[in-house]
Amino acid sequence: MTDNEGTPDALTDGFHLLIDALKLNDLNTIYGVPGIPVTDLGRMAQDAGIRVLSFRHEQNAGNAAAIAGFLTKKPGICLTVSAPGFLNGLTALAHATTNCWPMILISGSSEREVVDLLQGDYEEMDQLAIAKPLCKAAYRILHAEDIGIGVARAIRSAVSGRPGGVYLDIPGALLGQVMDEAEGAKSLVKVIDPAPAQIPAPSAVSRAIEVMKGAKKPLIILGKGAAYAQADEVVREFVETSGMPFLPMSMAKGLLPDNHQQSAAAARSMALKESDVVIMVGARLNWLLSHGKGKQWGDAHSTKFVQIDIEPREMDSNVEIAAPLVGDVESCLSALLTEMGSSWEKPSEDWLGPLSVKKESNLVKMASKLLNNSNPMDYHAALGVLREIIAERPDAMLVNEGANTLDLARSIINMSKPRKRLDVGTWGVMGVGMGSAIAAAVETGNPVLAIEGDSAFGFSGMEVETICRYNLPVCIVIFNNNGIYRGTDVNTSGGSDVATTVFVKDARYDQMMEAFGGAGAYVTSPDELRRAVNEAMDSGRPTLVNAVIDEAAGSESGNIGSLNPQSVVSKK
Ligand code: ADP
Ligand code: TZD
Ligand code: MG
Repeated sequence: MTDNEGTPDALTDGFHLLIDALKLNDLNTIYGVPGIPVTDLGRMAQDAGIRVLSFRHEQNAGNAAAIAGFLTKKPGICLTVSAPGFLNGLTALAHATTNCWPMILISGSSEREVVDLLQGDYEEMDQLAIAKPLCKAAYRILHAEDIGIGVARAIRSAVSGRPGGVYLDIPGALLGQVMDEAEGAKSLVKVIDPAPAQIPAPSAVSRAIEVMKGAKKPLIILGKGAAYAQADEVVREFVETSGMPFLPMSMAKGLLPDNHQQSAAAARSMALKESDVVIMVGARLNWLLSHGKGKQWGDAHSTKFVQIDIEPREMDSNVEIAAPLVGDVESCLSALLTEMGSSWEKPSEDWLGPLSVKKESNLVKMASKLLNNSNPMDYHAALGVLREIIAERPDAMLVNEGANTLDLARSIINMSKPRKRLDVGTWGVMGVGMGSAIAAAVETGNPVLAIEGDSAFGFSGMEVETICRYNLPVCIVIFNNNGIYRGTDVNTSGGSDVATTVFVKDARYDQMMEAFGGAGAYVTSPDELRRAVNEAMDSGRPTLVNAVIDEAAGSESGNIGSLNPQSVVSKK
């Protein structure tokens, strides 16, 4: 090619166009694992100023991208190789979609001609077809001049409406396709207003106000959709103007401080059972809320729901919604606030009084448990220490997974700022820990405390090397009770294998961190735990604290034992 003067035109290629398209849209971090055909893509992206974090397994990179999406409202980017790398990343993409977080999984793939004739390429797989049912949208780009549009579609699909995961299929040959540089630059798209405000209909707002006015025992439930929305001031204003008690779902903790006077978290059962009108703000009536019916809701099935959600199809998913408010959290709450005015009548003391009595008595019960000095430590003793440490560091990011380790930490550790608590999400999935911790450190720059069951940690434990390699301020505390739920199970067959839920006794997880140059600590008492974690949080040095927990202290499945089918038939 030559221009009018006869000098060669400048050229670009698929590699450069993809990197330029991401940068143009402010997507400046990639989480991934290198290999054919994306090794050079990662190198070149790094060279172009994108932060490229290489992981030890794609699932952890994907979980990091998912959390980056939750924290930033921009799609987290995960980059993988074909077939097995793609499949490893796909679990995280499905997890992001399930949790309504924006993420884009970009995977290299084999050429269509070979894949479609099943000719047996290196890591051959029809990835697009496999991804489709597991994410919000899936696209393939075949021509370099379509990269701009392809990336734009992926971004818009990920963040608009209900956010979710998007798969972007990149056949290897696309990366090497060459085109005129100026034409290439023109083909890129900067996505304008990717997640437009969605304003609720005025009639829907009036309907919601009428239902709220009829309430004697109202309750607000804040979900992680409200946390995601980053409408923190409006959420606070709505809760405080309404005067209603509120319950935060797990990852909505801190949207308003857990020690806020209107928080009903310490009287959760009573609040759910007795409330007559419940306003759901970016939360779903799924298993985490007993599907909005049954004993937990007081059996009478008389609760009326107002539901704010950006996804119209969420309404009536489990029970009738008396006042559906379809729109984004900020627009919906602002519209409600305008209608509520300055003279909104707050709930009566007949409701607030008994709730606060219940709350106080539960808090007193909890306080004594937290101070116990049992040896070995039980969950409460260890969590009492970590609760103080988080209270002293409101900006610290808290990552949490496990069963007992999760359920108890969630109720014991107060959060005081929005989007600081990252956990297992809607699926209750183990293995999100290290990916979340890495993304939390990378996206916020704040110190991270990851409270991990010993089983939960194992799913992503190899990423301690990644944490050391990037020198991230992550302190992992492993609640080491020698197994899943407890370390005390026995094999009833009499065989020599240990029981299915127990691990090597007294394993030294702290030495895993030391192996890669980080700090390890082995602690058996609350004082030792306090010292080790404070030191790690102050220094920012990658640290793993192996906290020995009484192996008999946990309960089966933590708080959700009721979901665990158990055989009542004895064959012996
Ligand atoms: P939790 O587990 O905390 O109850 P869920 O993940 O079940 O929360 O629910 C989050 C809900 O928030 C989803 O139904 C999603 O559609 C909705 N959502 C996400 N972002 C927004 C937003 N900006 N405005 C309104 N709703 C949103
Ligand atoms: N696999 C995946 C991907 N997610 C899961 N949730 C499970 C398996 C099942 N599971 C739980 O639900 S919790 C858990 C498993 C394996 C581990 C609990 O043990 P832990 O925590 O050591 O992490 P505690 O403190 O011992 O209860
Ligand atoms: Mg355990």
